[in-house]
Amino acid sequence: MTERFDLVIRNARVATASDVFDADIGVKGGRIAGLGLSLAAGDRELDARGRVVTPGGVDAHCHLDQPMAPPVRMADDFDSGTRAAACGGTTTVIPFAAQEKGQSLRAAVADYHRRADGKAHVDYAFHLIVSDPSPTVLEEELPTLIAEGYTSFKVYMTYDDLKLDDGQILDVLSVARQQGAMAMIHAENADAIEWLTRRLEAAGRTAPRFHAHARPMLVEREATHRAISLAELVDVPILIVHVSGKEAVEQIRWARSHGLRVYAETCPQYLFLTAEDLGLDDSYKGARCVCSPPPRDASNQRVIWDGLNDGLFTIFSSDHAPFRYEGDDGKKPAGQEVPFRHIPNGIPGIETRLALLYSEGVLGGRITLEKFVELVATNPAKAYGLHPRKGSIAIGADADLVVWDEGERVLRNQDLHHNVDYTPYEGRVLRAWPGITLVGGEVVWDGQFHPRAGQGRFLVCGKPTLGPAGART
Ligand code: DUC
Ligand code: ZN
Ligand code: ZN
Repeated sequence: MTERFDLVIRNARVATASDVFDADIGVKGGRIAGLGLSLAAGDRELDARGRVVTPGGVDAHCHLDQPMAPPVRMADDFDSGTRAAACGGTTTVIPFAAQEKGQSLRAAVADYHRRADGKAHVDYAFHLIVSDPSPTVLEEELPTLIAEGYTSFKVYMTYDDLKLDDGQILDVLSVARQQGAMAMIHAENADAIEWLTRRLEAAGRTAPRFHAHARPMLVEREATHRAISLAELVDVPILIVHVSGKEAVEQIRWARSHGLRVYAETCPQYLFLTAEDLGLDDSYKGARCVCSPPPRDASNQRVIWDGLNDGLFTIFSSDHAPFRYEGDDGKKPAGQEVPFRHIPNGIPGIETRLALLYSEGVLGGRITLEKFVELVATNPAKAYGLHPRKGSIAIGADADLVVWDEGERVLRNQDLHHNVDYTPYEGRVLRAWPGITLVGGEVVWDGQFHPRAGQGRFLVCGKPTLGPAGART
C-alpha cells in the first residue's frame, strides 16, 4: 500500500530548470515523494491554485556574521540573515568561513560553525576564504577540508587583508585542480585601485561616489583577464564572482571561445543600481550603495541582462553584505562620515534577490521561468555539490519550495526581515513575491515568518556537477 504523504501541494504550476508543468507535489519526511496529477491525500493539503512553484532559492554568495575589523560589524548573523532569506524564498545559503592572515583555516571553519550553530532557519553550507595560503594550508588543511565537504573557496585579488598575489593564486588553483574544488575569484586589480584612491584623496575627492571612480571597469577587466590566464596555466575551472559589466563579460566570452571552463556569477546590484546611486553630489547617503565592484551604468546593465539570458552567467547570487547606515558599526564607522576608502563595502540583498529577478526578468519578459530557476537555484546547487538534493523539484529532493504570488507590491525596508536599516531598492515596484516558502516541507514563510532557529542543517558539499561553461557567443 502506498504510504500517505505528510503534505500534498495541489495544483502547482511546477517550474524547474528544464520544464514548466502542472502537478501535485507530495512530501514525505521532508522530501519530495510524489509528483503527478491527482496524488493521493496527505495529512496536510495546500492548494497552490495554479500558482508557480519553484525550488527554494540557493544563495551561493552571501556574507553572514563574517568577522570584521572593529568597530565595523555585519548587521546580520545566521538568525536574522536566514530569516530574511526564508521570507524572500531562499532556502539554502552558502556564506563564507573567512581565514584571517596568520589564522589556521580549520580554526576559521570551527569559529564559523560556532556562529551558525543553533541559529539558522534554513539549510546552509560554507565556502572557505583563503587569505593566507601557507604551506600547511596548501598541503594539509585545504585538501582535508575539501575532502570533508567544504568544496569551494574564494580568493581575492583586492582588499589588503584578504588579497593574494598571482603566485599565491596559482598555488591555491593547483589545490583546486588536484582536489576537484571550485575556486571563486573576486577580480579587481588591487594596486590600480590603491593608486587611483590616493590620487582621488589628494584631490579631496573622498565622498562615497568616488568609490566608483576608484574602481572603474578597467580594473575589473584586467583582473578578470589575469584570473582567466592563471586558471588556464593551471588548467582548472574557475568561477568569477559578482561580474559587473561589459568589459569583464567580454573577457569571459573570450575565455569560453578558447575552450576554457570559466563560469560567471552576477548579482542584483548590477541590474538594478548604477554608479549614480552612490550619489550625484558629495552627500554621504550614497554610502548605502557602496559595494565592490561598484554598480556601473544603464548600458552595462543591458549587457548583464543579455548574459543572464544567453548562458554567459551560470549563477545569480545576492552578495548580501549587510551593514547598517546609522549607528557606529556600519557605513559610518565610529559614527563618522568617513572617506570612501573606509566605508564598509557591501549592500543587503538576501531577501530581495529572487523577487527582483522574477519581477523584472521573468515577468518583464527578459528571461524564461526555466532560466530563472537555473540561475537562482539549480546551477548554484550544482556548482557547489548540493544537487539534486537542493535546487530541483524531483523525487527524493528536499521539499524546499516557493509558491509565488504575482501582483504589484512596493518594496519597503520596513517589510523586510534583515537587520539592516535600509534597502537599496526602497520604493521599487515589484510584480511578484514569494507567497509561501517551505523548508523540508515545513512552512517557514506565508506572509508571516515561522521561526525554526537551529533547525537549518549544515550541508556537506560534494564536488561540482556543472556541465561545461557555455554561452551562445
Ligand atoms: N564586495 C565583496 O567583495 N564582498 C562583500 C561585499 C562587497 O561589496
Ligand atoms: Zn567579492
Ligand atoms: Zn561577496
